[in-house]
Amino acid sequence: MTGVTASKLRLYFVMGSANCAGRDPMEVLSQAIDGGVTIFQYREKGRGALRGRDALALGERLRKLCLDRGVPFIVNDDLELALALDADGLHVGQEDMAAETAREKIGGKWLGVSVSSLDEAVRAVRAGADYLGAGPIFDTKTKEDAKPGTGPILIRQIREAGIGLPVVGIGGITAANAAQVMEAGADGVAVISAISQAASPAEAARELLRAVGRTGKQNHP
Ligand code: 3NM
Repeated sequence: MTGVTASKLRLYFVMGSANCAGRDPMEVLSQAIDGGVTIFQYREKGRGALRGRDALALGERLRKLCLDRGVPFIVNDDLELALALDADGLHVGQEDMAAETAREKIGGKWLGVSVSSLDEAVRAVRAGADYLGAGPIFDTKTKEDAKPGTGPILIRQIREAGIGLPVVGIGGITAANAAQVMEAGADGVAVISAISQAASPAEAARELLRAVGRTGKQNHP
């Protein structure tokens, strides 16, 4: 997999076994890919999340599915796991490994960094991030320690500061509000529950893609 391109971030599906409402994560991801998700992040966090060998075993299956289907595969927070799975990239939050350290350890793999303010965005760019996950944009119950939503203004502030790196909005995003995130200057939207908890993950992904595409704005043509 080569460098991050904004077009691959258009519909970014984030998921771990705890997000699947008791369904098989392989089935949920497979359906999400049928529906058109453009990138996947394995995020094994939250109550009941798998650890150690179990997290690795599920990761191996999800990673293979992404390879077979040509979908970039990113690992959340866990450098060892990212390396063990030969992921395309690693995503770190502000409480995880420092972005500078992550950059050093993963070499040319993609590095995503979560930011919840303009200041954090500026620092993530300096640390060598390839893309930013900005949020939470809207209130979310999926992440236990999430702050209140900032609204799409966070994306606008990042763009107005001249940051041209690919940016995805995350947190509480659905087909009903995704267009606002794109209009503020995002390259894509990242979602957990809007796909993983949907009765039909494939249909949910298609609806989100329609919402994202409807804005017609290409921030990085
Ligand atoms: N990170 P949902 S919000 C994993 O703001 C995550 O950095 C966030 O889940 C951040 O799409 C979030 O179900 C949860 O709201 C996103």
